[in-house]
Amino acid sequence: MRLDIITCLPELFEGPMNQSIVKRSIEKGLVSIHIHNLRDYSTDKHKRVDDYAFGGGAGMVLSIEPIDTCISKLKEDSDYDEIIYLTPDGDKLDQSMANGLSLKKNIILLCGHYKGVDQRVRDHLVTKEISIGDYVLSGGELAAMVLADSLIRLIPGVLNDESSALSDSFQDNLLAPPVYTRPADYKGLKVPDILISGHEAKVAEWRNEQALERTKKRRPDLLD
Ligand code: 6GU
Repeated sequence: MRLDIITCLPELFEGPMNQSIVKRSIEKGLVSIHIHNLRDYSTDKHKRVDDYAFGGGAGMVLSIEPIDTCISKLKEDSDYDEIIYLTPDGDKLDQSMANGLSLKKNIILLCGHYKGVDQRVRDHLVTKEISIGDYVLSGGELAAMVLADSLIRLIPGVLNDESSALSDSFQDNLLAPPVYTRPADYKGLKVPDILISGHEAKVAEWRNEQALERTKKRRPDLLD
């Protein structure tokens, strides 16, 4: 998968995109991430990428021109399956959306800022609008990182067997069951006997029951 991220705050991506699973996926050649500073595509002498809103009101709006220029340049070299604008009024991200997007090859993520982007970007340049939940962030950057992480870990070969995405919460509309590690007895706090029994089928059955029970208790909406 090739991810091109368009942002006014490229520095924000340096940490999170260079750690752990995302880093390993890049090293394995399964993912490449390209960060583009929107300011580099501004023709303004002060490298501005935003302007006042027509009709007045507080807040600056990202202009269409630098965004269009950047996307057009990217399209010269690659075909994109989706051009996604991260916005709190987009479709809400969930695991099934992540599963679908993880199968795509080339994706552009556009991070908004300030009061958003010129509506013409949304109407004519973008193919999908995604929100990561019902709360407001200062910009789309953190949302883009959340989305990128959720997609990358689903790409075949990114996770090893131990951390297989198949046993994640939400993957089958169930929360994940409890897990334990050594010691089996910590100051009298014991691990359930079934897990140390060595009986694989019984362990699997126990995990299913626990997952169902946890989901009923915490997220009954997932079972509807
Ligand atoms: Cl995608 N952007 C912003 N700014 N806030 C959000 C969001 C996105 N998703 C949830 N809140």
